[in-house]
Amino acid sequence: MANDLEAADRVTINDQTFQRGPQGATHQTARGETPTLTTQQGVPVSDDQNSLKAGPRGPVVLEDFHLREKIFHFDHERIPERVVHARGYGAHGFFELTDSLSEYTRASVLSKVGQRVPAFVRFSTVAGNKGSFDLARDVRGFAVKLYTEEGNWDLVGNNIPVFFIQDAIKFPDMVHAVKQEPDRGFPQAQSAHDNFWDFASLSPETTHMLMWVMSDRAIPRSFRFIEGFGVHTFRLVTAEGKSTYVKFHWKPKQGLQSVVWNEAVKINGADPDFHRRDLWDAITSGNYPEWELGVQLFDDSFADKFDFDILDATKLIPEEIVPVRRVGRLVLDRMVDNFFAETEQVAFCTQNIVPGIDFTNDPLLQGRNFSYLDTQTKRLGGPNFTHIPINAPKCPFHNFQQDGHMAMHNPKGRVNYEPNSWGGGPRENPKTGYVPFAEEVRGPKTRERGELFADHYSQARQFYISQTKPEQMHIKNAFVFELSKCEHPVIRSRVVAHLLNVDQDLAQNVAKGLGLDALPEAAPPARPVVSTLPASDPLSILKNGPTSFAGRKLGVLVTDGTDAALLDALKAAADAEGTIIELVAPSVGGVVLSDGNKIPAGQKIVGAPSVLYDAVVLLPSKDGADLLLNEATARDFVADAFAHAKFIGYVDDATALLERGGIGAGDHDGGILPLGKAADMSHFITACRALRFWPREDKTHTV
Ligand code: HDD
Repeated sequence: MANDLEAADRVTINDQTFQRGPQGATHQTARGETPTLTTQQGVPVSDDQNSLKAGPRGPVVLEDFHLREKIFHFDHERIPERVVHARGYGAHGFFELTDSLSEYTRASVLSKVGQRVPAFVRFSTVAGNKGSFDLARDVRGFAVKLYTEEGNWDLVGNNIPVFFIQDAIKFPDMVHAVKQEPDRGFPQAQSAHDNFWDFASLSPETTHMLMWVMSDRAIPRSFRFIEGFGVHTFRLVTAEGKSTYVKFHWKPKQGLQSVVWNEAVKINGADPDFHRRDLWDAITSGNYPEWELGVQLFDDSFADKFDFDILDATKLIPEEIVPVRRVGRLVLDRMVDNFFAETEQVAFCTQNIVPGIDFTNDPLLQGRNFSYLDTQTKRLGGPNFTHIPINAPKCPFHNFQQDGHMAMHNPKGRVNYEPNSWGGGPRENPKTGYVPFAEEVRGPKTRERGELFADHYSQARQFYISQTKPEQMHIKNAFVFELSKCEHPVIRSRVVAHLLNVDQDLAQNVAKGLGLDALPEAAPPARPVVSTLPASDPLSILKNGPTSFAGRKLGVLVTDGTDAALLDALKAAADAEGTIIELVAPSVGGVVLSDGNKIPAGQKIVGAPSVLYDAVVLLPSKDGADLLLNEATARDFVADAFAHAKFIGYVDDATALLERGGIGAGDHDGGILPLGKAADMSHFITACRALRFWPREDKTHTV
């Protein structure tokens, strides 16, 4: 059946010409006049304020079809939220190929350099419900839909290159364990509870993933600063049927960046939509985030000699062994018109691949290929969810699927089957059609895993030794935090028993942090741990940070009397770098600067703790600083910026405020920078490129 997406974008009703919205609704006349409100049937409405009554004080009559329709529709507004990844945020953009892979694949999207295809990306947390907060310690979903000329290709990945489990049959158990406990209905959006750690500690295959989710990867500063991974090994296949294995990566041009845990906890209170707002602000202000598509390509001979099974989703292939070749760019440049229509209704399915791309026998991927289609049918109410504009291909599509709930594309005419004698309708095409890779498959039907799947610790260890010192400390602290929330000591010990196979120091420090009386015996590994895997720099966040302070946010505390020249110099330096400045003041109405000019503030201090910024500047006047000395939120502003290892710029008049925030003369370090009277503030912005002054953490973390 023909693609009907290009429906007329204007429609005339009752002499008014309307512009169709993204979902075909007509909310605005073409000439911008206010249209008449109608019922869903298009009947004009005369009164939308009062229901129809028998007398002004009498009962409402059942006959009021407008009232009934309006309330009936409202009652049906919600659809089931996603069982995982319920909380998400999406944006439109495009993918452009910069380096052809035509040698490896017939896929047009990976062959034609310069070709741009529309893209939709949905980022998400995994465990939290739809209304939970953005900075849960959690994996982030990174789901990409590319509307290619050969159909939709969904790469449904995460910001972590490995997964908790090896076989899809364990997915319901894993998800049940991490989500709120069934009897009490909490905790939401967090893994810090007995059920999760009970399951994890009884499932050694989770160990590698646990290292990643206890790292700062699980508390990203922004969706813009995360990597994406296809996780599984896929295949690229040429027209001649030659297959090459591939792992997909998305590398952010903005560099990697995370927050620290104490900051995440506070951001969740200050702005539960922190990541949503960040993406919205960036894209609507023209600061488009961009990722490079990277591929690791390898063949059977590499797969055979690799220490791990390439079908095991708990393992990665270090970039030092198979380098990542960057072949394209993904740019997000447009927010949705309507959150529900697009972000909520978008249906990603791992089964959506295009000619030239194929699956492997990864048992996790094979199970996913069933689950996504099944879940969309439940969530979106029937088999026609592909008719929803966000899910429909943008290339021509023709098939004889018909009927079902909400069918929008039924065949026209008599023909709804093939072959037929009527000469109508589409037929298969062996030349352009999808041909699966002709893999030879042989073996007993059995419920077993590949032998190498049993190595659960070697890559977990490699991940840990690849981290910088502050990152290792954060991992240790995260284990201690999470396990301290478990009520059952046996679960805490069981996790430490696994960590003993990862790194002795880590295990000992976690045990110490938990106050364990004795170190448990190491969990017996099913295969010997390979302790010789070398450190790999791409696994660290801090080794892959940005080279500039662009796209980051500076919170500047101002008061009446703030030095106008200094503020101008700071703004100029920030503009030159691409840094966003937000002014924080005692009142959102703004402040009168030293030159007598009044400027508005972005935030009132009580609603803008320093956790919302990447670095802060204290620019009060003497009187302004005196006023803030007794304001608790101003004190917290300073104390938190210090505790979170942020760069703090200050003027002399702010010294007392620093002291009030706990930063005495003896606490000044390389991250606390006097601004002086300098007209050029670029030295401060340049210092901020490091994002945090990590050595300070030795002083601020004592337990
Ligand atoms: Fe999944 C959603 C990523 C394993 C079953 N998954 C979902 C989303 C992402 C991932 C990003 C959100 C899509 C969106 O934004 O709408 N899932 C992964 C990754 C996995 C993984 C990277 C391992 C490599 N998932 C996985 C398994 C199963 C599922 C093993 C089941 C056997 N996932 C689902 C699901 C969801 C889902 C139940 C919930 C909502 C949805 O699909 O659309 O089908």
